[in-house]
Amino acid sequence: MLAYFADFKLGITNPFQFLIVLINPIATTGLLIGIALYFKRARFFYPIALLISILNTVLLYLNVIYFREFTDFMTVSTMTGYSKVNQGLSGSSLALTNIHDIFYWLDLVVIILLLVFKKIKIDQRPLNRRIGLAVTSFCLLLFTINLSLGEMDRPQLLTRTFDRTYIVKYLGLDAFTVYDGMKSQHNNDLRATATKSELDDVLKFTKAHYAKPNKKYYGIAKGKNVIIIHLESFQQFLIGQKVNGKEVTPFLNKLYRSHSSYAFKNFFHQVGQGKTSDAENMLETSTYGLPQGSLFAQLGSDNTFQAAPAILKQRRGYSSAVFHGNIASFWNRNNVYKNMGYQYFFDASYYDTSGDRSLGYGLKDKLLFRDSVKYLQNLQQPFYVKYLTVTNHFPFDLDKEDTNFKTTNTGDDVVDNYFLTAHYLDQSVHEFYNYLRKTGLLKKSVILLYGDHYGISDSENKNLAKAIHRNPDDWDDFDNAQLQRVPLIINIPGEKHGYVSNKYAGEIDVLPTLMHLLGISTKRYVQFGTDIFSKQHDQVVAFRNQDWVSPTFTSISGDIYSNKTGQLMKLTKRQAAQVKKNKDRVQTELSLSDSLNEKNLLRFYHPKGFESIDPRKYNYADGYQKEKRLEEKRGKKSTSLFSKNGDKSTSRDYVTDAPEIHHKSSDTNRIKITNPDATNNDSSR
Ligand code: GP9
Ligand code: MN
Repeated sequence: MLAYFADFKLGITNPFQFLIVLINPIATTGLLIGIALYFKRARFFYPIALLISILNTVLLYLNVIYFREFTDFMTVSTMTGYSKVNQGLSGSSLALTNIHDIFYWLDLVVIILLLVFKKIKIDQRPLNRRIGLAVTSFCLLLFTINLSLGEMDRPQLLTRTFDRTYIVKYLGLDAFTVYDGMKSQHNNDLRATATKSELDDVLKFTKAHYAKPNKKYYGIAKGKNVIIIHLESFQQFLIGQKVNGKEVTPFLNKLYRSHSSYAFKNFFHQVGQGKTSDAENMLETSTYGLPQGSLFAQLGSDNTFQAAPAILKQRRGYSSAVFHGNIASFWNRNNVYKNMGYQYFFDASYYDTSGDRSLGYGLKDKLLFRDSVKYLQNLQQPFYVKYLTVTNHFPFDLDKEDTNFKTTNTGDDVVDNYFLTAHYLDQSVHEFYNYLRKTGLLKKSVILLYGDHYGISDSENKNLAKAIHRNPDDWDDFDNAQLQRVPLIINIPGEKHGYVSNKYAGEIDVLPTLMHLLGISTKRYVQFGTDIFSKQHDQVVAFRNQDWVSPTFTSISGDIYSNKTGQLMKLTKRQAAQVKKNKDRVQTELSLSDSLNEKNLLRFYHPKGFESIDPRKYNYADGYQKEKRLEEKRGKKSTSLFSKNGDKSTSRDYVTDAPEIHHKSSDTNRIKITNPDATNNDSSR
């Protein structure tokens, strides 16, 4: 309890979580110390029980120290020195101790003293074997209850593994260590047996699957800044959608139809349980997420990535940054981004997120865009930056004063609120665009906007149907699949011949498409997607569960629907052959991507000129100071907006109607802010 409340930042947000935290050490501690009960004789029982207790305290205390330095828990890979990231404690661990640490050890000292002075008398009677069994079974039962309570508050706690903090919060430190140990053992086994020849299978596929760029589009955005805007939970049906006679997303609608945009109306998300993190992974590496869990969380700390930020830096000198109003450890981003070669990560710790400035997943979008100006304008150009928005996230909460949009009245709060937060997101992007225009950044950039995955889940689609003027009574699996469309808009200000394309594509295709627009060839990299503009682009879009869509068919659990009629099909021989071909391709592609990632095969692959990334060289503390130092060092050669603007800030150019900017900053916070790279032990440093 001392560690939970005095040292770890668990982000307990409701009384239910508080209750779980109070009970979660009981089951695992009972299981562990209960082991001693299997030793009948007193001379074994007492020392073994004591030893287990000491070891458990050591584990706890090491984690306390580690947390003070890294704001994270020790994984088994860190303990065994396997992980390249967050390796060991820097500086003196002594400096990380604290006066209240005495209490971690006090119980043991007291018990040992009581034993030495015979205040605790050794009971020599042999133990009944059944006591051990009884305690073990009771604790297992307790653990099951504990796990169920955890799952109630955070569904798919173990399978999705959002964040290490969550597992500690719900199951305790011991359970976390065992769980993490099992997972890393599994990963290590897979990697140890991996051979270079398995990489050859992957290469054979990606080489044959490669689609060569279309000359018409190759390099049309050469040298421009890249601004990726991640539209959280944003589905395609919102584009053009009206509610009570008003467009929900008027700005994005305009952008979608603009002659300076290439937009895609048959673009699908392809995420699995890793949701946002899967989308990020696909967009930046053109490899798939995992069949279960999140690649970021499970493999991201140690895998070799050949990702967009690194490639763009090495081939065209791009600097890179992520702006995100949530805590850095969510989806293990603080570790993954280093392996991807991101130079800066401006997470929640860089913003004032206090009071009503944030909601459950962090800083509200209008404030994220506005408060990032400070960091954006000091970044060297050309840059590759990503804005991860959060306000349009389930359960789509929004404070009253943030909206006056009149939404639907379906009786389903999720659906009704979704339009509100989507509208808010639209306004946020609009405000940001105004800033980009005013400062001249717009002309110098390509802006890529995409929806990461659905916001309304299949179970809610019938309620949604009413709102989008569809009949809920004949809603079926086919309709669910069609709703997995998300927008992709590639806006290249200055372009005059943009259009809305009906090509079928998915998130996996974004990286090769973008790189070709920037005039960077992709042939040498392992990428599973293909350039959407290419004449050889593969229009069969794989979903993570092996379902797929193509321009003609939709395959759901092996059933084939016609896209034209929405009905199940009786296939002709020719159609059956085509379907089989698509199905085989989808399966091969997914399994090769899994083999690549699970076995970390990219460590064997050295594309021409690619310098491997050493995550130890990256640190996301003091990002702003680092930018300023670089500006100074480059002097007249500095290409940041700030330098180009005669060393004047552009923040005045940002206009927002967000009411929160007039609110006083407060001590309360709806999220817990930590920056794992910043040392946060004030008493020691
Ligand atoms: C949190 C955000 C949400 O930081 O990216 O992730 P999601 O729940 O959509 O996967
Ligand atoms: Mn998401």
